[in-house]
Amino acid sequence: MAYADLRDFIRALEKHGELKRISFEVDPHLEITEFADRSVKSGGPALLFEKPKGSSVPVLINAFASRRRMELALEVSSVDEIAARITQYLEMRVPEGILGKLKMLPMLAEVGAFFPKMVDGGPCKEVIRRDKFSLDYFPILQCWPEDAGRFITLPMVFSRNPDTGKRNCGCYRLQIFDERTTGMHWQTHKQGAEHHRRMRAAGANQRMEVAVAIGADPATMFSAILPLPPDLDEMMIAGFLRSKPVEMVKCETVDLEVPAQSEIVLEGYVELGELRREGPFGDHTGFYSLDDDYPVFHITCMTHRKDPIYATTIVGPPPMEDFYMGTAIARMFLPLMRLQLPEVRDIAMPPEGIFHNLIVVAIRKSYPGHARKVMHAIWGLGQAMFSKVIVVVDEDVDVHNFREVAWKALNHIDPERDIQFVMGPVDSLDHASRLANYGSKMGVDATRKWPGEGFTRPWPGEIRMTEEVRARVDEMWKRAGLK
Ligand SMILES: Cc1cc2nc3c(=O)[nH]c(=O)nc-3n(C[C@H](O)[C@H](O)[C@H](O)COP(=O)(O)O)c2cc1C
Ligand SMILES: [Mn+2]
Repeated sequence: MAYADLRDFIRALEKHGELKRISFEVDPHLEITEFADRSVKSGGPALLFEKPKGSSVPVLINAFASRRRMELALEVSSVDEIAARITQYLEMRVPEGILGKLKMLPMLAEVGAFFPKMVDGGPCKEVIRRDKFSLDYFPILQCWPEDAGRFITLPMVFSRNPDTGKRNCGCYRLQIFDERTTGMHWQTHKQGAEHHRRMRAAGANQRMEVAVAIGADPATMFSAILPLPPDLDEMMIAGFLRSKPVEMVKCETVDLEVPAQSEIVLEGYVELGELRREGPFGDHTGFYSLDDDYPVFHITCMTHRKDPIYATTIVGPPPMEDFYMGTAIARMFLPLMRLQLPEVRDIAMPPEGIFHNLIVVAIRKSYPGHARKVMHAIWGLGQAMFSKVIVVVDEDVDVHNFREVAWKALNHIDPERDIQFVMGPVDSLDHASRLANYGSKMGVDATRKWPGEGFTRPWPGEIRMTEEVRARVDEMWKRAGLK
């Protein structure tokens, strides 16, 4: 059964021993970060701070910060189940005969559940504040010592594509500037930034409406970070993930909808053309991302539950909560990648690679230059374009065994021949690229080289003992008293 809202998920976490309540006072200024960091690094539980210093609103952190909690969030025993569901839809064919049609009915009925449902009201409207409200009401964290201030780190930012009218929801951090103003850190490649750019180009009315929801059922929250194609509604994917429509309610002061079950909603606008210094901020990379100019979010109305819970996260030296969220995405979207690139057998993004810095891809190599084709395809695939280093290996390499990858890849390359450099867009968080958002990327072809690729020497086989000898020694091993 789909979680109705955030507190429903909190109850489930608690029931499974995945949540710890902290009932004494802890400071949202740095102290909660230290708790959250230690907990995620030691395989500890999600944390619910019931008495954050300076606020009556509890703080939830690390709700997604382990493989098990991601599974609980998505109500599966493995995220591979979601991959399998996606594959099922991708393989859907025109059914043959009446029996085939009947078999399809449950799947088609399920599709109906994906679409968000408009409702007239909801818990997020229990308190509506049009004036005299302040962001200070919430226990918003200063995450790291050299951060420019306090940041809302796990929001669902809603905006509308001015050309198509389609909604987008992305997770972009918001730096608190004052009681009713924040930064709007949508990076230039993201959909919020694209909507903003299009409105500016059209010279549209001077304001872009934005609504921010904080805290909802876990599938809806998670959908905000999914790297979906433009104009594909995150709320529909959330409906798919939870097999139940997301209930949406109209905002009070802007022409946008937000999840009705949200804990907190901030409505407002971004003034086209207004920019303000944002950052530095201790970021996903484990380093402070530099300050830069970003749009400004002016809040016109704040609505929330009577007793809201403030959901947040921290990013920083890996692995953090975002690693578990990102890993789940990579696994569940593998079938979609394989739709375009069926030769891809598996992919891995080790935590130290922070997703955009390293992706290891195993392929079934079929023709000369195949590894390079796959690199270029990945550099052309949505947010995978950010991949700074792509290592392509043959399908017999277990990409999740990083030691095996390093061992085989390093053996299999002639560096000058097998490394490919390209220029292109890079992640906004890359602090080493020559320019912000633009720099070089590297592909490593670590597959076996073929004569058709100009490699005419014999390729050696991998050392493996025969099964027969292994079995014989298994028995003798015991006889020798070895463990
Ligand atoms: C905790 C967390 C914080 C994030 N903060 C930002 C951010 O400040 N700016 C940004 O552009 N992307 C940020 N992201 C990544 C985006 O949410 C992600 O790229 C998403 O797919 C963007 O959605 P969009 O394609 O609809 O724009 C963050 C992701 C996570 C998990
Ligand atoms: Mn999107």
